[in-house]
Amino acid sequence: MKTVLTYGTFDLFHIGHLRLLERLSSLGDRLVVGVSTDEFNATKGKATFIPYAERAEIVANIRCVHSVIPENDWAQKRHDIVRLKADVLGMGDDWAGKFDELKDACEVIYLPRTAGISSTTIKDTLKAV
Ligand code: C2G
Repeated sequence: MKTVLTYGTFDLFHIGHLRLLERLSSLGDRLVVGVSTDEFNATKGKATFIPYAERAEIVANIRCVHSVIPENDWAQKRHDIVRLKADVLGMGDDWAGKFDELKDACEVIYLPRTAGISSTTIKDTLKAV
């Protein structure tokens, strides 16, 4: 069983999130997604519109997602890779290089982001309305 692991906030879930999850899912047999908790997001300086419980429920119900775990801190990835026996850690390439120190634990890949959409631009557009 090839396990792919990724992490994110997934606020205001949009096509860029979906395209990434679909591409990652196609790389293995199951895709596990770490969804950032509200508390962890506060440390990232990222206020979210949608609370963690709803973000996690939305992601958990995406057809290509096998399961969701909470992301509580930056340092949990290595533990999750071992615990879940993850073969691949995949992120969008805005994170390129940031998780290379985990290459001893699993394959680490960065996929091109979907251009033209982000939770931030959606929020800014909503504010301007
Ligand atoms: N993404 C993408 N295309 C977009 C927007 C986002 O491919 N247009 C990808 C990002 O590169 C990321 C994932 O979707 O891999 C989730 O994006 P965010 O919800 O913005 O997550 P982020 O705040 O980057 O948190 O420990 C890692 C962090 O939790 C990642």
